[in-house]
Amino acid sequence: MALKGGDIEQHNDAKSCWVIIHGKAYDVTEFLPEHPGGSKIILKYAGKDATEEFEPIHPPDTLDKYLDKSKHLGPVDMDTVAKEVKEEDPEEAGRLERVDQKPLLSQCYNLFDFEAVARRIMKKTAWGYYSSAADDEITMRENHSAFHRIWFRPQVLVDVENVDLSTTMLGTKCSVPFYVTATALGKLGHPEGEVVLTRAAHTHNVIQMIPTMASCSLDEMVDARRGDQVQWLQLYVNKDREITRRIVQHAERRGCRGLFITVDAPQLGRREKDMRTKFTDKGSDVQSGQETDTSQGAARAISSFIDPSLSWKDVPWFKSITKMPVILKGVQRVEDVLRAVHVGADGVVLSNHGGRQLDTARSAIEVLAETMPVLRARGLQDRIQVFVDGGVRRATDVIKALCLGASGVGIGRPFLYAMGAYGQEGVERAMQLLKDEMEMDMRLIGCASVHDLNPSLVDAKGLFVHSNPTPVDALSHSVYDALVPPAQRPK
Ligand code: PPY
Repeated sequence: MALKGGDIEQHNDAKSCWVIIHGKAYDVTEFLPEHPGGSKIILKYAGKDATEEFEPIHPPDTLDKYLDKSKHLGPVDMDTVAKEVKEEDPEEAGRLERVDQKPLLSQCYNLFDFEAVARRIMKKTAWGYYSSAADDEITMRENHSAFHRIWFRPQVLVDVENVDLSTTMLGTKCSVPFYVTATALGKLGHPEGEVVLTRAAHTHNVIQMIPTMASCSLDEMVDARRGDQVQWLQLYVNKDREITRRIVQHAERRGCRGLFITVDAPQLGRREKDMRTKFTDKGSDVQSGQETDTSQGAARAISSFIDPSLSWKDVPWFKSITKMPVILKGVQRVEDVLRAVHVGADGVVLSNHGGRQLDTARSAIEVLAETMPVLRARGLQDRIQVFVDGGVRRATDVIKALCLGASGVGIGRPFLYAMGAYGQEGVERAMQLLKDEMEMDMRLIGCASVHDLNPSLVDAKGLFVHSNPTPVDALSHSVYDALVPPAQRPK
C-alpha cells in the first residue's frame, strides 16, 4: 500500500528524516552525515518532496547505489502530498518572458549567439554553474583570447573544391576534428540532460566524451547511442578504487573507446559565480546581506569523493584494468607530456578545465605550441595523441590547434549553451555552423584536408607574450568629462 503524504511529513528532522523522490519515499536519517553535499540541504526537504532539487545533480541510479535497500520505503500516493505553494518569483517570471521572446534558432550564426541567448534564458543556477570559472576568471578569458595571438599564413592556388574535414582520433574515424568534451550536470540546462548531446553528436558523427558527473547515468547515455557512434569516458578517480574499477570496466563493456582520466582537479576550484547563485532556492540571501549558509556551489558540494592522492604511480593500474586507450586530461606543461609518454599513456588532453581550476594557468593552445616542437625533436610525436580544449568558439580556433599539431579539439560550454537555449536542434545547429565555418576557412587557408594542416600555416610567435599593453588609466577616465564644444554662438 502506498504511503500517504502525512506519514512522510512527520519525519522532518535529523532524528528521523524521510524524503520523497520521484514518487517514492526514502529514509535518509543515517545517510545525512555521509551526504557529500552536507546534511543541511537534505534537511531542508525533510518530510517533503525533494525531487526538483535532487534531479539535476544526481544520476538516476544514485539511490540504488548509495542507499541501503532497507531504507527504500516504497511508493507514495502523490495526491496526498501537500503541494508546496511557491511564492511568486519575479526573477523567474522575467526569465520565462525572455524564453518566450528568444530569437529564432535560425538567427544564431555562431557559437557566441548561443551563449548570449543562454545567458538570458537559462535558470540562474544553471548559468552560474556552467559559465563560472576560477577566481578572477582570467584563465577562462585567456583560453579564447590566446587564439587571437595566432595569425594565419595562408597558401594560395591549391585546389580546394572538395574539402575533407574527416580525421581519426584514437583509431576512430570521425567526420570532424572536434568532439563534445565532458561537462557535468546536464539537467541543469535541459530536462533530459546529456542524452540530448548524445543524439546531436550522432546527427553529425561527432565523438562524445561521457562525464563522470553527468545528470544522466552512463547507461542512459550509452543507450541513447545510435549505430556505430563513438563515446569516450571521462573519469574522476574515486578514493575507493573499487568504485573506480567498476565504473571503468562497466564503461568498457558498454562500448566506450577511450578512458580520459581527469588529472587537473585534486580539489575543485572556487567558482564564485556558482557559489553566489548557490544551489539552493534562497540564493539571494547573499546579496541582501542576511545570514548565508555555507553552500559552496553546485560542483564543490558533491566533489568530496575525488581522490587528491592520485599520482603518476597510479597510471599503470589504470592500464592494467582496461584495454581502452588511457589519456590524461588536464596536462599543462611539456614536462608532464613527456612523463605521460614515459608511463605509457596513449594520449593527453592539454587543458585547464575551462579555466575552472587554477586561475592564471596558461591556455591549452599555448601549452600545445610549447609541446609539439619538443615531441618532434625527440621523435615522440607519434607515440602519443595530443588533444586540446578550452576557449574554442570558432573554426579558426580548431584549425589553429590542428596546425600546431593537435589530433582533436574538445568543445564544452558552447554545446551546453546551445542545448540550454534550443535543445537538440540547437546543438545540431552549433555543430553545423562550426562545420560550415571550417569548410570555408580551410578553403581560405589553402588546405583540402585537415591532414594538410601544419605549423607553417600559422604565425604563433606572439602566443607566448603575456604582457599587457600599457595599462588604461581607468580611474581618471571614469571621472573625466570630455570638453564639450560650446553650442554654436549666435552670429
Ligand atoms: C566542473 O564543474 O568543473 C566539473 O568538472 C564537474 C564536477 C562536478 C561535481 C563534482 C566534481 C566535478
